[in-house]
Amino acid sequence: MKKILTAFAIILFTSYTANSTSLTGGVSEHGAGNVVVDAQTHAPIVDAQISLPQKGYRTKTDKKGAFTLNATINDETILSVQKEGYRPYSITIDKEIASHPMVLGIQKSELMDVVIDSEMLHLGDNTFSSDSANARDFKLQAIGPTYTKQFKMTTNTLNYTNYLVIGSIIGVDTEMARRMKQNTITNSYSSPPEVYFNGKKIAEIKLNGDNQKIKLPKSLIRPDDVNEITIQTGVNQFQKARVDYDDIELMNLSILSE
Ligand SMILES: [Ca+2]
Repeated sequence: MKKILTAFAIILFTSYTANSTSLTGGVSEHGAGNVVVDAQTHAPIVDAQISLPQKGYRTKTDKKGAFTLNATINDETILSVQKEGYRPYSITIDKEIASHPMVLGIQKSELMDVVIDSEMLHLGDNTFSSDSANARDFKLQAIGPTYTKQFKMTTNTLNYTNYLVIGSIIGVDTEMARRMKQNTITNSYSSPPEVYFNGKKIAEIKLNGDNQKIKLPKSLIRPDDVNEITIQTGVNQFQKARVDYDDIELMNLSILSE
């Protein structure tokens, strides 16, 4: 998983790189030439909060929507963009991606959007191999193997298809992640993290990546009532002496209705 950009980011990335002069006023002037734009209008976004939570790095976009990353980026790490009136955005970047100008398109939030969590969450037990996917960048203390959050859904959501969107997730050490070379662990793998909606398992997360959309079955939605999402991390299938939870980090959980 060397280049996990959202489809949209890839389009912007390729089509804007050549034009980034007009957007940023010159790549050299802004160092890295990174810019945040409105995904629809392509207008630069001023004062957007940019952060690399795993590195404790924060900055803001300037009047031209431009920003630089004054942080050492080697392994994959999550870059987060937050701006009032827009959906929380995150993208997994690495040294290679960060070495080119990034044009990040963020989307206006809709009335029905539900942001469940925009913080970075670490699930697991703080015990992990340095070969684990992205382990070297793990910084936060684990909140345990399970994350649960309650939120409201309106009756109106029944007229739409609803998704749980996981903005970014790293550290998943499943057999598939190993096969896809997302980690360098040779002697073990973990069961996939499981996602529960109102008590029913609705998905397994087998890979790391951005913007993973998990459909919420209509029959499970409690309209005009409290709904609950639970994410439980996987367990190392080769550690029999004790339970070794897969240490993962995820960011930007939201409900999308479309
Ligand atoms: Ca662990």
